[in-house]
Formats: sequence, structure tokens, C-alpha cells
Amino acid sequence: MQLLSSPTSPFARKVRISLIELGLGDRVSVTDANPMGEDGVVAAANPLGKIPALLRPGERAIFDSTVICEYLDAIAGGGRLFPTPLSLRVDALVRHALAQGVMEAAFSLVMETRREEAARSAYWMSRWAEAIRRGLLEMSKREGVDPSPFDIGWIAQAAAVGYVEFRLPHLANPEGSGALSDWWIAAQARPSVAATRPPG
Ligand SMILES: N[C@@H](CCC(=O)N[C@@H](CS)C(=O)NCC(=O)O)C(=O)O
Repeated sequence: MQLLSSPTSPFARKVRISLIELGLGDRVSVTDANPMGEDGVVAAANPLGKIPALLRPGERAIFDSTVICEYLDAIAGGGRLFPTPLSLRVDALVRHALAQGVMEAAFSLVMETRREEAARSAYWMSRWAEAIRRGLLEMSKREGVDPSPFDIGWIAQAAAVGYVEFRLPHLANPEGSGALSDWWIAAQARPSVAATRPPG
């Protein structure tokens, strides 16, 4: 299988961390693909034109990042990233939803700041920045400085926090988020998180 990815995409990082956590690194090759490129490679795999996408020989490609992670969890035996007991599953999925929302707001904000100044929406930029601030504060309220198992919620949280730190460092440590900084220091010591750091 082949993962269309990029070293800076937080959504792709979520999948790359999952691959390592599940021990599936040797079943999937990771290929850099530019969703903004004109070569049509990404759109051929995902009509939405987004990465990550997982190409499977002779079978339909899988997107988006959450579906890929659920598929990988299943082929690794199931129940590790997406726990089966309902209360654990819902807890992991809500943490995942929070982190995914922070990634989406952060990605939108980064893309908006790349537009010409006159074309930018101050309203949306401030709304996304607020969502990131509240999202990080909510993460810092959650228990899990030593999260075990490292489920899909913690994996997404690592990808989200890492992306904000990488692209929007001025938003990365809102006042009152000290517990999240502690969590992030511990999370970065995991081989899966360390190996997928964005470049630079
Ligand atoms: N919901 C998707 C989001 C993926 C996404 O937005 N990827 C970005 C790269 S970080 C992308 O390909 N954007 C291209 C676009 O929005 O046209 C997922 O979780 O996989």
C-alpha cells in the first residue's frame, strides 16, 4: 500500500503516527504528494483533492485520515486506536474530534495568511484563532499526561499540537495551557511522534 502524504500535513502525520504505533510501517510506503499541485495525482486518489490518501493495489483508495486510521487499526487486529468498550471509544473519539477541529482551524488560518492581504477575512482568521485557543485549553484540561494506550484521540492531539507549534507558534501556548505543555513534552518522547516531526 502507498500513503500519499506530506511531511508538514497534520492529517497525514496522524496516519504516519498510527502506522508506527500499529507496527505497520513495512506494509505501507509513504510518498510525498502536493495537494495544490497540477499533476492530478492527489485528485485521482481523492476527488476532494486532499491528502492523506491510502492507495491499495487493485482496490479503491481510502480517504480521509480518520477512515485510513480506522482501516489500519482493523488490519492490525482492531481495538488499539479505536477502543471497543463504548465509554473508552466515545472518550477517544471526542478527544479526536477536538484535535481534528484544531487541525482544521489551524490549516485554514495558515492558508488564509498565504492569500493577498486584501483578500483575507479578518473575521474568519480571528474565529479560527479563537477555536485554536479554546481547543488547546480544552486539551490541557484533559487527563492523560502519560496517555496509555496512545489511542486515536492522543495521536490526533499530537498531530494538532505539533502543527500549531510548527506553523502558528504565537498561538501554541495560550495562557492556562501549562498541563498541555507537560503532555506535549512526554508525547514527543514517543518514537512514533519523534519520527514524524515536521522538518525545519
Ligand atoms: N478531513 C481531511 C483533511 C485533509 C486536509 O485538509 N489535507 C490538506 C493538507 S494538510 C489538503 O490536502 N488540503 C488541500 C485542499 O484543501 O485543497 C482528513 O482528515 O484527511
